[in-house]
Amino acid sequence: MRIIIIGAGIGGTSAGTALTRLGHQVEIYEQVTENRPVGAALSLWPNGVKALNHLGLGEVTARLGGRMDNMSYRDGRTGDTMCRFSLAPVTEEMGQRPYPVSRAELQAALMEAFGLDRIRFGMRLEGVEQHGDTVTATFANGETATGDMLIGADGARSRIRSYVVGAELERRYAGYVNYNGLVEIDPEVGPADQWTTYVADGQRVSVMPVAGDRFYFFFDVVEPAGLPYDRADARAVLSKHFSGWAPGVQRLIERIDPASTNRVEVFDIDPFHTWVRGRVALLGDSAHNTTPDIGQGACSALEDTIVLERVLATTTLGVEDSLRRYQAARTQRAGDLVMWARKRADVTHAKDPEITQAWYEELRREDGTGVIRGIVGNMVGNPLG
Ligand code: URC
Repeated sequence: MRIIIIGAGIGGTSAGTALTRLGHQVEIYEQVTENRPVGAALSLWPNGVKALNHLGLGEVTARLGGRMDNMSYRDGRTGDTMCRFSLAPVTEEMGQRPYPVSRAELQAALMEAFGLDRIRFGMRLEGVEQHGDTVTATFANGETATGDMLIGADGARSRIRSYVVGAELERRYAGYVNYNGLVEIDPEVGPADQWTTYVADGQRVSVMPVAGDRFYFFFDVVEPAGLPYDRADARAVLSKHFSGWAPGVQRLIERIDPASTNRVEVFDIDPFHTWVRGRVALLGDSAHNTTPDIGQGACSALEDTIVLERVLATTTLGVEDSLRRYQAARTQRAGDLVMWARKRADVTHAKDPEITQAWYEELRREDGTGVIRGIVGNMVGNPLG
């Protein structure tokens, strides 16, 4: 088959790699001319890592991943440890350790695995049409691409989504902003092998190790969407929001590089169950735009890839039938992840302050069992077991 993929993000490149391995002729069209993801890093929990292992990318993933052996919550104000425990039970339960990775590095590895020469950059999609057994994408420069199947991996602001769903779906502001970036590991902020999170007042500050002696950091701030932001002011903005917070947090604010500190307004979309129209299917953020609060956005895109590969490899009634099976297998699971992330976002960011206070108290009594049950619970039902 000739397969057109729109979008060279994690979903598009992973799907491209999987479908090429099945023997299909795959082309990826990407609108940007330069790789500039919104987030500095992302969590690959074992479900996501196993998908990458399956695609032959296990070694590179392990090389890019940080050694995140432990997890700790600290009181944001005092810096006191609320709980601290090993993440080994997650690895043992899942058969694979998690790897936080630099987003740009994972993206580069995925593009390389697919083949950079088979990705067309600067190709902005204008429209999609289906005629008989074919689907044609039209681009802003007037070019067209015709194939047997088209995958809309065109991200959170997908254009293909409205074509598939038949309606424009609203993105919902989750009520907070995630300031994020990469910074050199600093033991005064948190141990090198630990995911350390400071929480107080419905805000959080978190560091996770990625390869190259770096932490992925993020500061969650409850503020309205649409505020102006000049990166040059990153330290001043964070100092204001985290005034009076623990020394580890102040140290992190001192150490960050303002020029590469992103300000991401966090949105999601209510789960929806139409991902397929004929020979066109959504995959990744276009199908399930989530908040980052359980670290499952990229993992869910990788799960999509695994299931899409599986239906195409195992069914014989044609593209439309295969895609319907992909949709049937994925929408509930991916929608659950979106809703679990939304729920965690609400608790973390004090949508109801009493519930958040109760969570802080729970964290002080936590021996790891509850948190690990939650993390592993997010992966129950993933396609690789
Ligand atoms: N959990 C993660 C989170 N990753 O595994 C991540 C979170 N990235 O709560 N938040 C974020 O920005």
